[in-house]
Amino acid sequence: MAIPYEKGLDNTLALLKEGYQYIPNRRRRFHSDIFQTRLLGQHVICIGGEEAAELFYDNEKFQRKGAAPRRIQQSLFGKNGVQTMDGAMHKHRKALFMGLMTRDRIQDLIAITKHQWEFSLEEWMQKDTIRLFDEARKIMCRVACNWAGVPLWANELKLRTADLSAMIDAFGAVGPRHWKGRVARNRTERWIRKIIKQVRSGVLHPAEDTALYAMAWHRNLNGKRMSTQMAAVELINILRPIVAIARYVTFGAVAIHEFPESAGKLQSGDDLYSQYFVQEIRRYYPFGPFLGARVRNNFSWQGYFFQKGKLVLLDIYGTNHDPERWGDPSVFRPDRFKEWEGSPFDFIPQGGGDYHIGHRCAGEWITVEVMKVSLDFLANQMAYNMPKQNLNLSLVRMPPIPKSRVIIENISKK
Ligand code: PAM
Repeated sequence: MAIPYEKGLDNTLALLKEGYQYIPNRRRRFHSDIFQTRLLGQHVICIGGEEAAELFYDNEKFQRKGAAPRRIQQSLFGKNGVQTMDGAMHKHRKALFMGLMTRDRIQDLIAITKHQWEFSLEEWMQKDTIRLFDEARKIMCRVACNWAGVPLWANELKLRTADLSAMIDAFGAVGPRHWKGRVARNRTERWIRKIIKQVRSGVLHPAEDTALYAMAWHRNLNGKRMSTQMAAVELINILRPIVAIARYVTFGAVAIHEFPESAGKLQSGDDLYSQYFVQEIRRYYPFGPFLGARVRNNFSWQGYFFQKGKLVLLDIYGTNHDPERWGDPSVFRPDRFKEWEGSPFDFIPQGGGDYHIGHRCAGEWITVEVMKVSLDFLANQMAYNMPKQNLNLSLVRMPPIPKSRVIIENISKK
């Protein structure tokens, strides 16, 4: 069968114009969970929905090598990091990341996060207003460095936060926002390379259970240490995504404001509800638009032919908003997670795949935990007002952020 085809020499402009809705719009228009198009100068197959996600995580059929565009590696991910690996090498590198996510270290992370919110609250009470998105990024930068064992001096907090944020902010951008991300990556890599060298030369002695220690001393499958550059890229792959959680926390503050009924339940302190609330934020708000992989070997799926080497994009946003699966997908309803059976393919905010086999995001558990403490802090530990402002969230900007960056005032302890 022929895969439905979107006409046009190149449809990158439509992608930039429609953002998170680009793939879902076409899935609807073609009445199909699969279509082909041309993006960024290449022929791609776009797929979405639970069955498509299950296909995408079949490692026999797909590989990640050669999927991430250079511009994404030069800004967001870094070159040749864990995101671009496959097979045994990927398994070994992923284990390095998973080794950091022990129960004890997650408890440490929760405690550090709580402490940083408390510390910041003292400061905010002296101010008239703050921009929550900016403050949350600073908090997460301190949390990330503290947890990872990376020294962060007070006078560099602003720069390091801005750089780690700029890498994230660059991923869907062309022009200045993209270039800012590249400059930020180069500067951050220089900073972290220096720190890795200090560990290796015995100037710095991070605790053995930290990411800094792990990245500095990890050995590849061939028994060799990672290059300083590679160790820096992977350590940044710990720091940057923790800073990225600030975006979800900011979405959480908007949800608390815009959905008072759900926020009220959050204030009841029910741990299970807090979990549902966090899951609904990760389902409802846009962040990762889609993921890319290349066909490893020719195969057919549902009568459609996938040719070796072809780039395939999996629709993240659309899968989390599938009307058939989620019913009223554009209604914010944390309770829907009461019935969720935990399928690794219908809810894929940080990618899909069975946690122990195919799933690639090592940070999903810690994202949920950091969000839980942070939203508990916002809903239950502090009081504030939200003045009238434009909280509009464009589905076109990648990554998205409320227009006002969320201004709050009259901040006090509860
Ligand atoms: C992190 O790694 O810092 C986590 C936060 C970033 C998540 C974004 C995931 C984006 C995946 C693919 C981006 C492709 C965008 C291409 C747009 C033209």
